[in-house]
Amino acid sequence: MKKATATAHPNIALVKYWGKRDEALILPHQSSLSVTLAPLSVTTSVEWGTAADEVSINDEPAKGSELKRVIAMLDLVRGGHGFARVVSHGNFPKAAGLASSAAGFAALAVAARAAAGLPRDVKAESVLARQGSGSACRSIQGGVCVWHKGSRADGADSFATQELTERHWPELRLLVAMVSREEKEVKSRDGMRSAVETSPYYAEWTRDAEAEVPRALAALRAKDLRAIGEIAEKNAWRMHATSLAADPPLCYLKPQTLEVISTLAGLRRDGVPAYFTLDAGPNPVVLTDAAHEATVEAALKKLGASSIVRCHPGGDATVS
Ligand code: 2P0
Repeated sequence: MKKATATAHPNIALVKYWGKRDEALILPHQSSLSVTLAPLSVTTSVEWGTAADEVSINDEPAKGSELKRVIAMLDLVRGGHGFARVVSHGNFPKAAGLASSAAGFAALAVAARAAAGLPRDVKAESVLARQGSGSACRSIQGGVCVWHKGSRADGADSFATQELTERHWPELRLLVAMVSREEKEVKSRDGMRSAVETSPYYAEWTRDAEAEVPRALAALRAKDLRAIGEIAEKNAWRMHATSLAADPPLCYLKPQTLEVISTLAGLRRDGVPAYFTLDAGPNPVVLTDAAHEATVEAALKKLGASSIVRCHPGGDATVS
């Protein structure tokens, strides 16, 4: 059999990756830490032995840079297997505001290897997924994963490991608050390149992020929402500050983003634990716990969030 189907969850970084030391191999300047997000997932099947590479994503033929990136990943596995048909579906709308590339490239990496008859190997899958999209290397395993930046030029030591399973803290909640539906003008890939090349804060950002990974892990291990929340907020502010100081400046924040941030501070003053993180876009992801989820959701809706996607720690990528 030369066909396999894999499912992977996206992830949200609490200590973020923001800048490459090698653009071709996707090697980062800093280690990062993330939580895998269920119930969101992407399911991808790969079948080797077709007449040409064919790629369909959410029932549309892939084109442009998306197609190129999928084919580049197939090239890394292809060997004597020839061409492949790739069919991928996500269970979350683009409107969720979450990039599907992490889950997409993780599912593709796992399915392409399995269809080629290779055994499951989370390290090899993580190294492969990383070459599709950096953050995808953190979606091979569930729970809390750390992407170790590595130091080798060939990237063999730059992959993610699972540090805590999804069963460690099942009450943790991550609410994606959709406050703006505007397409972002600058993609993550270009935004992080500009920060590396032009931000005077870049070196400091890198140094800071490296030390934050073990602190974040200790907070998660202790299930200390306040400690992890404060780390996540500080790290997100610093990532965004790095890009705000780039030339030209890059601001992903919208007025509604700041409204959410100040509302969360107000909730905390009232004793409700709720903290934000923010990727390269305007929609915050709010960390809270199961006991406070409804209160936080009501506050976000009152602010005008058009949709809220409720997530909890998800499991490993699976082959079906
Ligand atoms: C992260 N982001 O750690 C950071 C935080 C966005 C902000 O990884 O160029 O799609 O494909 O490696 O992984 C988004 O960037 O970029 C990202 P590439 P990717 O999750």
